[in-house]
Amino acid sequence: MIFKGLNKYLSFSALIILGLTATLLISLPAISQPANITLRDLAQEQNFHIGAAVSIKALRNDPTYREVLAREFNMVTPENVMKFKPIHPERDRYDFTAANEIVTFAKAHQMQIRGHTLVWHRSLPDWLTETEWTREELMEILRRHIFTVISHYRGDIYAWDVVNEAVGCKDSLRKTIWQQGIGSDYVELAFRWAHEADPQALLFYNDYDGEGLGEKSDAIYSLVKDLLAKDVPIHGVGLQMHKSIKNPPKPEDVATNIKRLGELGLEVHITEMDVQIHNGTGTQEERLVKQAKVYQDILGVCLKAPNCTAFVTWGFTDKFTWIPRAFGQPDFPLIFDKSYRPKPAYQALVEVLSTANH
Ligand code: 9MR
Repeated sequence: MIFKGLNKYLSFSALIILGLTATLLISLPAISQPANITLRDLAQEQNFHIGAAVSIKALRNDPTYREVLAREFNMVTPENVMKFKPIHPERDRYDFTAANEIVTFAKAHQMQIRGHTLVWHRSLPDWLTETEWTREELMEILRRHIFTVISHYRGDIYAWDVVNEAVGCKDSLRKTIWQQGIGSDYVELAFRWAHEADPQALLFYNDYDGEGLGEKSDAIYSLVKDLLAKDVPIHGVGLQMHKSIKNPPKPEDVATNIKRLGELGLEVHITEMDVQIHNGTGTQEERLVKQAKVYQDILGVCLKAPNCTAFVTWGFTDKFTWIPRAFGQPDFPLIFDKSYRPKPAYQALVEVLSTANH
């Protein structure tokens, strides 16, 4: 009897203790670990798009990659698989397999998608570059390509980088297969065809080294201004933002550029940000702090501009980045390290997003 009563009493107290401990455990991390807040949560509160370019190899093979991607971002850009060569490998054959995987992942996690890219001078298949085409043939190839790819994803893609890197160094279009084969009006034709294929998608011109002020950003500005004057359906400009701690863009110049594009009625997306550190000075830690500042400045400028509506990094973990391959040396340009630990740059972005009022 006594034992039974004691038992009852003990199990009752144990329950209370258990309950109290559980309450403590649940409430403690919320207080002591603000790191639980994700970029995605913060962006969502600001009604803002925070994104990353996605490597199909990483998405397929690395579960942590998938987990962090879905947790931290509400937008994705396929890094390569929607480019001409992989998606249209033969004249009469398209291959949507890899691109579909990214689209399926994004939709399953309620993420928006930036389509990248329809008209570029790189990543072109041999069948296209190794034949002499007449102007009419090339126009038909480009029109069909744009129409087929956009139609395949109609309703799924939030914004398309329709034309990528068309501006040359001086105030003229780069000499590419498109410019030479069709003429400079290929740019406007591409936008018109894209709009016909999906009237809901936002259509962007995307380029690098024109983020701040200077010759190239002026050239991009006049290109899009001319397009608008001709009633071409273009809705925004992508500022790629491949930078290094050695040549950080002046935030005030980027702000002025975004503002003047806004005055034309255009949106701006930061589309491909990464920040190299190999060519900077100081210890590794000091470089990572400088890197964080560059990220912080650019997101800060974007969030202050009403027409800057998305901030996308070119990858998110140093485990998967194009930089070391392209520059022939190790580098750490992104916001998570190779083990998916958040770097100072990540913390910097959290800070800007927490205090912003977009
Ligand atoms: O990061 C991409 C790399 O993996 C590809 O090999 C390369 C060629 O297709 O393109 C890289 O991405 C580029 C983007 O599509 C356009 N802006 C510059 C990017 C870096 O070169």
